[in-house]
Amino acid sequence: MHHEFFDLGPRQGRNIFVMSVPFEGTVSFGTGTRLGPEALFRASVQIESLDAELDLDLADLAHFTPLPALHLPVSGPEGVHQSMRERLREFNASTDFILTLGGEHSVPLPLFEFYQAAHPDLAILHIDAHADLRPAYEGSPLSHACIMARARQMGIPLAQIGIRSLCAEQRDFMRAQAPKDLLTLFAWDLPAPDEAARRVRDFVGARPLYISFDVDGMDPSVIPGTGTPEPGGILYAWMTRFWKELWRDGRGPVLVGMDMCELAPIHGSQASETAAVKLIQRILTAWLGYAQA
Ligand SMILES: [Mn+2]
Repeated sequence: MHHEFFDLGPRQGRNIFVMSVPFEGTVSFGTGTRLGPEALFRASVQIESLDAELDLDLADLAHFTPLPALHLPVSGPEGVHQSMRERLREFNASTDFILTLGGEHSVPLPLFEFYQAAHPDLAILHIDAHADLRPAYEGSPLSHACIMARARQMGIPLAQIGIRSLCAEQRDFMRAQAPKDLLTLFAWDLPAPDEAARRVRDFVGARPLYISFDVDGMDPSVIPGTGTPEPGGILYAWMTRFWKELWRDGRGPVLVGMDMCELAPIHGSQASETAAVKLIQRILTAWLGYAQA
């Protein structure tokens, strides 16, 4: 695994720990998410640290500390989660920002627990094509298809963007949720980015925020490299504008941690990991840059 995440020169600004979890165990269709973290690392050193649109440079705002490789048992998500929980004991959820790179989307559950323990009022912003609200999938409540059902079970309010694939059971579950517990911006009905940002800010309020980003929330024309691509997703210009609007003028929630999952690089193309890593950059730059301004 790589040594450097982004190529930022002297270490300045907020420290971001990077935890790679190249786990693919319960993926249901395509494969290759175990190669996601490595591809993100490689793509990250190729891009400019200056966000020219925001006129903010990530190199002034943050530096990254990759964590040593995790022991990932082949047994399934339980063992992976256990390994992650052991690693997380070395960190303080009140002060430490951890960027987790998946791996499949079953990975971030221990991060939800970690941050909720320090921030009982934690909210999650979930970018995904899939609602991930199944009670269980193929016999496992820890499947990637169930990750947000676990978050709701933990009592965490959930804002979702880009959703366009769900079963009738999940639809009924979503309709039964109170508006204060679940906000879903479906992909076919996305408002303008500034309106979406306003709705997410109103939903989250003063709660600390964790972002769980499944790259298949993006349109396959932006990120084709993912195991379960779904047409009709979020476009790049919409997504980057959303993050800008969410935090512009120092508004918007405090971010405590984030993950990016389900990237499955396509041999011979770097388009997917480049888009994914630029979205990580935009999120951190807009959040840290606007908070400081
Ligand atoms: Mn998904």
